[in-house]
Amino acid sequence: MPSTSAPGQQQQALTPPVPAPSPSAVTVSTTSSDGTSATSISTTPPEPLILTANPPDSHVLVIKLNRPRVLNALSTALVDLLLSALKSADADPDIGAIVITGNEKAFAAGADIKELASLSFPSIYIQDYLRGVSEGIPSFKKPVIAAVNGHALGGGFELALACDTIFASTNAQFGLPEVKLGTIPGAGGTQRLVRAIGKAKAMHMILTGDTMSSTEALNAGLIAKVYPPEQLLDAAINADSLAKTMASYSRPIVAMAKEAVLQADQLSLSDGIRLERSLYYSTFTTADFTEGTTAFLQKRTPSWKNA
Ligand code: CO8
Repeated sequence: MPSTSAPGQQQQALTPPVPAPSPSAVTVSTTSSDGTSATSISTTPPEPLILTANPPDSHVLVIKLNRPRVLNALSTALVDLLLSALKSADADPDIGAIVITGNEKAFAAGADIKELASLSFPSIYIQDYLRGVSEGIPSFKKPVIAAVNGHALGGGFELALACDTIFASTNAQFGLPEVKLGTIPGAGGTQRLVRAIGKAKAMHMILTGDTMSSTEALNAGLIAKVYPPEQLLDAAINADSLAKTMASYSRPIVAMAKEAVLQADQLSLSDGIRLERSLYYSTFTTADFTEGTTAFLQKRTPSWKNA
């Protein structure tokens, strides 16, 4: 299990955000060499679908997707837990930024295809399947960062695209292979990929299912930074200009900046500039604008009031 601590910081293990469900009973049958058989009941605790950690002094929550045997395939149960952890973190005054990550082989290889195969149109329509990923994540006030190692495919890539920014390792692979399964991206992929890398590249990826390496993704402006795999998570939290830095600034100011950037996709240029101006003017009403400018003039570090 990766450490989420910076060098010199106390290490902190990733833990399930909610108590693990009670162990399920498993019947184990054994046959000995003399041919006699015995049956016993053993208990195996179910694996937590996500793990979380809050590295000391970082004000960052790390959420690790944890279905390694199926490359972190996004089952409904996992997505529900992820969204509920994000919602709690967004409301937690101690948290200023959130990092979502996977393991060294996969960020997430898409929706759980086994589960997908059992779904019907009426059930997904009624339950608003995937809406929480495509619309829920951008609605959070705090920065949400995807730290991508390995495969980010289908819904896994769409999850990363719904985050505010993406940091990746040199072994990351991004793709929307839904066409190979007889479907299309359904959690924002067609819309966000076009906006991230332009129509020609997005159309090529979506119509062929081809993947993109982290080098190509960096050149295309899809991701912000690339690190060696073993450094990715620590860098996403601690390196200059990453999660810990975002979490160190005034919470309402960061939220306003995030809102202004996200609206660039929704509004015309003139409406976007009008929104930006009104958010900018609003910052002048905050205690943190006074604190930030005063601290600069007094040549000291600001002490944010989050007000
Ligand atoms: N769902 C369920 N199981 C999966 C998935 C998946 N998406 N991906 C991999 N697995 C399982 C495999 O079945 C395998 O299980 P088992 O060992 O029991 O056979 C195990 O994970 C390991 O996988 P592989 O043996 O295939 O590993 P490889 O290294 O050979 O290949 C790949 C890795 C290339 C990633 C390959 O596993 C693959 O192509 N996976 C499917 C990728 C895909 O098509 N993703 C798109 C899914 S559709 C989708 O995401 C719709 C969008 C919905 C949005 C959801 C938002 C929440």
